[in-house]
Amino acid sequence: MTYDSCWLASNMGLTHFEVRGKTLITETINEELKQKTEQAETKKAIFSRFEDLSDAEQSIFDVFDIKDEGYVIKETDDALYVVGVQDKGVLYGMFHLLRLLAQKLELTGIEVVENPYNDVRMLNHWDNMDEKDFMGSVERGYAGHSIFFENCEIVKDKLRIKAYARLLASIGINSVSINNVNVHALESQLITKKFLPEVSEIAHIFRKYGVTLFLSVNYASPMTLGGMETADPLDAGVRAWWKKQLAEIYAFIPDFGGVVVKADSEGRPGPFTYGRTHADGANMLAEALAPYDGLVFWRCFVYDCQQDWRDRKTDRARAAFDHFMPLDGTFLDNVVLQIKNGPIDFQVREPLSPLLGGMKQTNQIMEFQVTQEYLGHAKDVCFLVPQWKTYFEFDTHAQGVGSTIDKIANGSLYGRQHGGVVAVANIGNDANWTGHKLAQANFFGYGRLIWNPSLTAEAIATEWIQLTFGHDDNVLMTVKEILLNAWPTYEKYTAPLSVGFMVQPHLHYGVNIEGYEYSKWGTYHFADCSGIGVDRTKATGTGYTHQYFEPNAKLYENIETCPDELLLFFHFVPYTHVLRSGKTLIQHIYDTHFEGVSDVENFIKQWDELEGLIDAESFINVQSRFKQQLDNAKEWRDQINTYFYRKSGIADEQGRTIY
Ligand code: GCV
Repeated sequence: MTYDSCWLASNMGLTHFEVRGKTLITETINEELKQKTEQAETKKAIFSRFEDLSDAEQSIFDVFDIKDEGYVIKETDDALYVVGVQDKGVLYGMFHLLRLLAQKLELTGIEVVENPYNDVRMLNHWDNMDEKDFMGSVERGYAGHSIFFENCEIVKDKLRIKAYARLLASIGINSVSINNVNVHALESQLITKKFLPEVSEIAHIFRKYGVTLFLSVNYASPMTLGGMETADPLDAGVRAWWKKQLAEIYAFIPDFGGVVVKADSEGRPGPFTYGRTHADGANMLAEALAPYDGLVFWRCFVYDCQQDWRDRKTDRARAAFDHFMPLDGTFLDNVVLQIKNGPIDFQVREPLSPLLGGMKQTNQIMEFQVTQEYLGHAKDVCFLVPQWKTYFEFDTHAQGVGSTIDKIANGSLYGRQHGGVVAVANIGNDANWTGHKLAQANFFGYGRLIWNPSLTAEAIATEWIQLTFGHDDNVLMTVKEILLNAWPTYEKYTAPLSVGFMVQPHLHYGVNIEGYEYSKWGTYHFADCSGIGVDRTKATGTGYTHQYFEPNAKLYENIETCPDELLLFFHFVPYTHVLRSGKTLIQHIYDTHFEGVSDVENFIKQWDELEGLIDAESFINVQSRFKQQLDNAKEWRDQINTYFYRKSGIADEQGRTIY
């Protein structure tokens, strides 16, 4: 099967190059560069670790502050240098240089110094071995089947995995877990001899591109794989079992990164069964991993998924904080808590999880979702970099003004040893990797943004568009406008003002206003004839607002100061409440839903004008998806407007048709 080489497609050529060093990654750099021989560069390019430079060369480069994975690209009188401390840095520098060449940017006199902002730059795959038609399904995947698994096995032809490793390195991703956090029976055996020889082949492919392999493990493995009667983390036999099992993994994969664990979450087993804490569970694995410097990524997505919708005191938003805050300071140093960006579940708009920064003595990484589970699957366009930027920029005030989430995620605010960002991947075996061609921009943008959160969404979009579609100004302007307006548009026609959900149960695409309203999942909007929203205040609601530091707690507590875009997350609000825009809540709902549809109609017009300016396959791919998006947006508009007209009894000021 052929597949898109994405932003690495352009063959921009460097014929005079020299790669110094002997490791696997330097071989990889050599291979990469050899493939790029179309246009001769007049100047020689040297790719080298600092330690392999001559004394004279070193004196040029020792003024730069290059960290382990960082690099310098610099033109001297004699050559264009790409220099890193480690091979990995040189590799990243090479991809940076190739990007510059493909974007036709000026190299004369260039001096670029780059260090990644986050140490952990990871993707989690939610790939299964044994589901559905046995092709390797992907939970919440919308771009075909798994690239790792098929027919209940690991794929035999691993070329696609190599191409994937290359894509990862080109955007600076350094860690990947390949199987679903919901670990089913077959995938749980990935940590055994049955699969380890092949898992180690994948690790080897990744290694050449500087990517470390992780696996998701089933907390109950000592029972399901080891035949034990318990998985109690304080049981000596269980602890010994994990030590033995981890030793086996490291015998096959000496640089295995560690494990990702979803425990006591949505029916997965965990330490609660034995009356133990999540620190007990995580520390047990950490102890077994410590001799190899392995890490435990322990997810904090722990909440009551058997809730009674009539119980207004139990609040899913509070759950992660309530479970984990009391454990701060009790986790071992190689445990990293993996915390979703918001307190609920990757909605179009949510406040930041108060656990991020709440815990001061515990390593944490922030979890994003690149796959668009609640954000239009691979059908509706939704460029997520602008959303992620709002997360990074949020000021928690944990240590006073300027305690932004980016500093909490990367560990710098509290001087934590491990930190970074992880996200659920959006790729599959579709020829273009992401199903919707424009969703490639999310994959690319994720890597670029977590490498450097100060990059603007516009700059990232520009890079992706030029690397993908070339240099036509109309294409650049149009695609950029679509991408940058995509998230606001999606927000307009779906659930209003951060109330969330209202989606088809389980599927999570398409409107169903009461789809989750009377269910066990804890995601309610409480709309009735007087208003809508969840009272999460301390005064009269669930008290969630006070999981934040001041002044955010006060800001969210008060309906007058709570930001409008988060209003329904924090308050139950009458339809006649006047927003900062001067509109009533009900009028805002009507207007945004009409606007959302007309935005999509505009996208379609804009896109149609690009016919002939971009490759036909991509053109048709996006055009056909826009048609589905328009149907989806209209359905949302009609159902939402009708529902709230009937609930509120208040007519649209503009007299548009609402039934
Ligand atoms: C992997 C949501 C998704 C699930 C996912 C879960 C998680 O509930 O709908 O598919 O499971 O999040 O993050 O663990």
